[in-house]
Amino acid sequence: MYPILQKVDSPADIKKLAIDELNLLAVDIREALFNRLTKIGGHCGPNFGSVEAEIALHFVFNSPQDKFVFDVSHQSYAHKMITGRKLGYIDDSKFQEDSGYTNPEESEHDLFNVGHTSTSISLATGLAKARDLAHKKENVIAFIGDGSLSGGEALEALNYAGSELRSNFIVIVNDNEMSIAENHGAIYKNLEILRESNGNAGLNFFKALGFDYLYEPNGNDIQSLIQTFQKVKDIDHPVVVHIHTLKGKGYPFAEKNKEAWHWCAPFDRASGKPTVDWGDGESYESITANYLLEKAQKDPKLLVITPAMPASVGLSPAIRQALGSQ
Ligand SMILES: Cc1ncc(C[n+]2csc(CCOP(=O)(O)OP(=O)(O)O)c2C)c(N)n1
Repeated sequence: MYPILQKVDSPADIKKLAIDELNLLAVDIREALFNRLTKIGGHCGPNFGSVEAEIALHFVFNSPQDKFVFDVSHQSYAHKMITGRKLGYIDDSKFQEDSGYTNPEESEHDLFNVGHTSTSISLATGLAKARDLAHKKENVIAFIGDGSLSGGEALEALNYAGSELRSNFIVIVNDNEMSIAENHGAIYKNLEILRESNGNAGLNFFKALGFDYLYEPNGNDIQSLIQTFQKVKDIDHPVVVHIHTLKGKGYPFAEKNKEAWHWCAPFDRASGKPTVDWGDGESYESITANYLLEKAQKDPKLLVITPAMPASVGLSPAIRQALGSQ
């Protein structure tokens, strides 16, 4: 099992691999994701979709000298496997040793304990500023999903970094066209225009904020990603690298129903069904959703607001439709 991953104890080990071996490493990492996720659950779609990007990042850049900041860090499993923590995925007795988020206590390759969205660019601006004051030269890389890009803290940081930093600063926008649920707002219209124009549209949110900009349509192809990341390595100004990826890549159920598979309970790989018996009765989610729906139907002035994670309070797409504009 995991023939290539078994040989990887640190990023240095993947720098020696040829492209076909890197592609096989992606296969091993997905198998390791299945091993952990089917047994103890966790973030599914975000990790299946970012395997190639994290391999290519570690191939091109030199962590921990170069600094990666993962937004939310719910998509950092491949990074963790490459940075000496594969046993948390392939050895069932070691699952509890890995937190599932970046954690500086676990590794020198993890810089922050996070879990909130939209923090990575902001945190990375601090690292870049500190680097510049210390007259150092390493690459600072924020890795952020499209969904997290519309959080206020991300916007603050984009506002600052693109025009105030005059040094190396790399924002990888991992665009899989989904937040936990669907995206909303103007930024997503621009991301769509950029995808459809292969990055060439004149209307470019990132350029308007002072960033240089590159588009990589093949965000699940290691070779393409390596070539693109090499273009921005050691760059001397802020750049956004917009990569287009497929959330859930490699697991058909997760590719198809992206919202349901953002996070998963333990499941059976063949059927996609949860293996935990929740019982047939009510859950906190169903009680909350039904309560809100009933209230909303009686009171047209009642509005429901979620922090972009509607399903966790039972607001499935069907319930959202029933709530309509409320
Ligand atoms: C402040 C805050 N609001 C909401 C959430 C819930 N949340 C977790 S990840 C996420 C967005 C996921 O979308 P994206 O950033 O595109 O990453 P993906 O999972 O698609 O890779 C949200 C809204 C959170 N963790 N923190």
